[in-house]
Amino acid sequence: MTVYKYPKPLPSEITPKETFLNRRSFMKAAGIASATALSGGLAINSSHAMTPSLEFSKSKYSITDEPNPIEDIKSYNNFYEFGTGKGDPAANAGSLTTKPWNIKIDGLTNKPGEIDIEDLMSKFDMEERIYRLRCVEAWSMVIPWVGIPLRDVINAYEPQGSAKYVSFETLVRPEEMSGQRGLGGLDWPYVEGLRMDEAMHPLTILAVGIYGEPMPNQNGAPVRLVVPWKYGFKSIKSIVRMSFTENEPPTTWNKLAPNEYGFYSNVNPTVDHPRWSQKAERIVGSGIFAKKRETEMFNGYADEVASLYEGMDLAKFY
Ligand SMILES: Nc1nc2c(c(=O)[nH]1)N[C@H]1C(S)=C(S)[C@@H](COP(=O)(O)O)O[C@H]1N2
Ligand SMILES: [Mo]
Repeated sequence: MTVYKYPKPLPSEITPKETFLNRRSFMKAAGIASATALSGGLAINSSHAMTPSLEFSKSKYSITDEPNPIEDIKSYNNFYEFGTGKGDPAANAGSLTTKPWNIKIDGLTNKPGEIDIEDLMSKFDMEERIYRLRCVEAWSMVIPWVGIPLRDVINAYEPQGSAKYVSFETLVRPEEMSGQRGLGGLDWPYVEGLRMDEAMHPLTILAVGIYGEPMPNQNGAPVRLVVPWKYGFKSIKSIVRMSFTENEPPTTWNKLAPNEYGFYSNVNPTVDHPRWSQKAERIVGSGIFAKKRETEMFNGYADEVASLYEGMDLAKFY
């Protein structure tokens, strides 16, 4: 297994073994999981000395596009729990306490339980997945996630045969989430859901980091969903609960405007949003003469996922 930190290290950046051992004991003391044996990987000198890096392998599911710089990824966000402006999450999400953090897993399962984020990160193998995130608002960026295939976690919790969907819930903590205070806005908690076969698809991940570092708060620390062939709002952040259900679970944006945001919400350039076109997308960070690219069916993943929707009319809004 190749273990590396993003971007690829220069040989001069490889940490001497002693420093590596110290870093590992720091990681241990901090309760940071390290799934790989000492002999297994390179130790890379981090530019953020006290930020423990994650260990992960590369994945065949990554796209080859150049990822956006970390500054774009951390400064242009949607996370309504911290406000509705694109800069609000970066300004306000620092107040979120992400340790300790537990995810409850319940519903139609033989093994309901609760898993601590550190256990999640040490029990399951992590992979880098470079995906394009395509927001329903017609912008996109390329993000190098580090995550765990959701199917590995689902298999460990043994859903019953009657479970047809998985629902997800974000934290409710108005003391720390400024967007949850006061009147108006969305209904909290933010909720999302997938059909079981979508949740089990190898492209679907629980992301715990970006650029090899733990997930920034504004991007959904400490753990969020990433479903790359669906509009960004399906990729729910800061998850505290997953449930297996028999019926299609309610989802936040669909509850608010069912004619604008469907349960499926697969990226589809042939079905316009009632208020704007979905044929093209603005590339975030490409300047005032913002570059555009044509939006691809299933965000470029048609070969991998189209079979999930056989029999559904793709020219229709779902
Ligand atoms: N809990 C929660 N999850 C959320 C959102 C949100 O407001 N709250 N916004 C969604 C939307 S619309 C998008 S485009 C992505 C943005 O992810 P990013 O900020 O990491 O790029 O997160 C999604 N997940
Ligand atoms: Mo979005």
